[in-house]
Amino acid sequence: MTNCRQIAAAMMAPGKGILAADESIATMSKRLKDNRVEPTAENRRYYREMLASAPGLSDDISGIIFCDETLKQSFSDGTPFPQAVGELGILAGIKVDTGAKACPGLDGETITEGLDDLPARLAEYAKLGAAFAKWRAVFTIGSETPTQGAIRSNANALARYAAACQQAGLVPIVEPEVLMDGSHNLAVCRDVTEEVHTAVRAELGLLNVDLAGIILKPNMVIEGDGHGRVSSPEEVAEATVTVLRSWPGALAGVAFLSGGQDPERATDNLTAMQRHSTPWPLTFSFGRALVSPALSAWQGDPDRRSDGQATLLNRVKANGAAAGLRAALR
Ligand code: 5MM
Repeated sequence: MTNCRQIAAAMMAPGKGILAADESIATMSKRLKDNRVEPTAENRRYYREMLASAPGLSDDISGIIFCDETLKQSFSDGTPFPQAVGELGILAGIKVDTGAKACPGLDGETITEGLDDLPARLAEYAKLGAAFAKWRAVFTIGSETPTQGAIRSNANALARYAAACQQAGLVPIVEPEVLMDGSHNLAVCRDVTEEVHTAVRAELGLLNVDLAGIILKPNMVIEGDGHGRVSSPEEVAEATVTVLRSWPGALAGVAFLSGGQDPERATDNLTAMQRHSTPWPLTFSFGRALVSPALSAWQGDPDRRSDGQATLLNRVKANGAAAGLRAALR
């Protein structure tokens, strides 16, 4: 457990965040195709190497989350990804859920799967050099959703995953994501996020998960993307921190997902968050808000590799500055 606490503390080092580059093969292939890049295993590998080897990435990034395919691939020089990023001063993480699937008994809601062979996979990933793991539960706001069935089933799965990770010596990133899809206002997102977090905390407690050895990866509290009004960073920060305050001070830290927000907006919201005092550090574990601009800049062209890296670093540096703001203000 001490090891998990130390790793979690390193992941939450002041001014550093976590890069989510763990798109499943299907999602990554679609994003490559959208950018007119052939969705081959080699192009997925090359793209992740381009991101991970961006010069000076470790100044602002403590860990990178990969998917199973990438964790087992190598940099162009033959060094496996976990060791290659380790040499660059970055911890390797692994997405261990197998995706959100239709949940029997629940109409249109999902349960995130991947528990069945989890201990064996965690042991394998640890051997390959992973230091931490990630599991994402997804909740959709609708007139009748999320239901108690979806909230409790997913909260229990998150806790079972987290307990298994700590037993295997891997830090679990616990990601309950309330999606931005919908026309709901910020107050609805706040209430649903609070309900989800309450359930997740209860299940983590029942399975004796050490909160000092986990990182919480929540959505920011924000209105739906179909809502007419756009909340200010101050409103988002106030509502988000209000919900998070129910987490005990022992929690290692909070690393937000970006959830489809415009990259600059996600950074502005993270910046506003730092003006609130919390017992745990707040940072980023963005996927799209970091990599989408980089993918567009690269477009699969080897001659534009450094453009892709520069575009990634631009977003990473802005978010690193936001994450380090509180330490800098002290
Ligand atoms: C990178 O995307 C992750 C999962 O992809 P799949 O849906 O293909 O499995 C996702 O879990 C991501 O790590 C988080 O949602 C954070 O990403 P965003 O883009 O919301 O910051």
